[in-house]
Amino acid sequence: MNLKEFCLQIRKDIIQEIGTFGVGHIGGSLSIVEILAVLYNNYMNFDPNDPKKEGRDRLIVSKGHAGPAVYAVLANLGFFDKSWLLTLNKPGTNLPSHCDMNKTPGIDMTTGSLGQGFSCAVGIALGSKLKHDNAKIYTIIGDGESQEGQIWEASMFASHNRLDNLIAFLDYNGAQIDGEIIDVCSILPASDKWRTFGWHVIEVRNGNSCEEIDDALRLAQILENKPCMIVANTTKGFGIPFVEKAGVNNHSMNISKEQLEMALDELNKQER
Ligand SMILES: Cc1ncc(C[n+]2csc(CCOP(=O)(O)OP(=O)(O)O)c2C)c(N)n1
Ligand SMILES: [Mg+2]
Repeated sequence: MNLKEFCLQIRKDIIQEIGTFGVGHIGGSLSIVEILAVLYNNYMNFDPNDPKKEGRDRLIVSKGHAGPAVYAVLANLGFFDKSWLLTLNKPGTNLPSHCDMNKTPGIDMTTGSLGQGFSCAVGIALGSKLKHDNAKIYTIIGDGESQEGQIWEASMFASHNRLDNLIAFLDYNGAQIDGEIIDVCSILPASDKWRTFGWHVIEVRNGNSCEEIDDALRLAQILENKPCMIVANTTKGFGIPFVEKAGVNNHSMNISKEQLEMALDELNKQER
């Protein structure tokens, strides 16, 4: 399966997960599909049969409400059976709506309280440096999430400690729960802020392009002395037309059986 096919499969699984439960964080799950696909397929060192292997690379999805996207990727890579996806958020499930490291094989940190996962990623990167285990620590934050004060405290600590094993993504999809970022609380100029806080910054014009994400990650591997922030301009709801069209209203959506079928039809057409 090439990356494009992989992303289509992930989108089908995300809509199946959320459509089966009936409601969920669809917009911010769909915006990070290409980031996850390129990370897991081209860069990360992991073993689905030994999810807690010493020295593995980590991914901390600090915007923990994107659990459905991460679960789809982990299932397709063999961390657990794909049938689990249809249990999303149901009582007794191993796949709660927000990521939980104590429930799901392959989840490296429990997240969902925005801002906290990023701090954990910084701490894990420091720990990895102290252990000299050569792991890379990846993390993804939301643009709304980056309004949290905790993000900036952790970002200072990361650059102060020269954590060049830490590679972060800002999922710059322009929207948060209550509307557009520029209306609620602008984070502009985002890249300049991260540079001023002592980070390398790589800007990705289209964060829903696997090629552009791959170019950014290739460069990030060789940058030294500072942590790296990849500012990825993504589209919230990308790849499923009715979700994308809902714009700022696609943060969490009810998905009917008809919408689920319609989305699967669309995605099957894109495959051909
Ligand atoms: C500390 C905290 N405050 C509020 C929330 C509720 N919440 C969940 S998602 C979200 C919006 C996040 O926006 P963004 O980071 O841009 O996420 P994305 O667009 O990627 O879905 C909010 C306010 C939370 N999970 N944690
Ligand atoms: Mg956002």
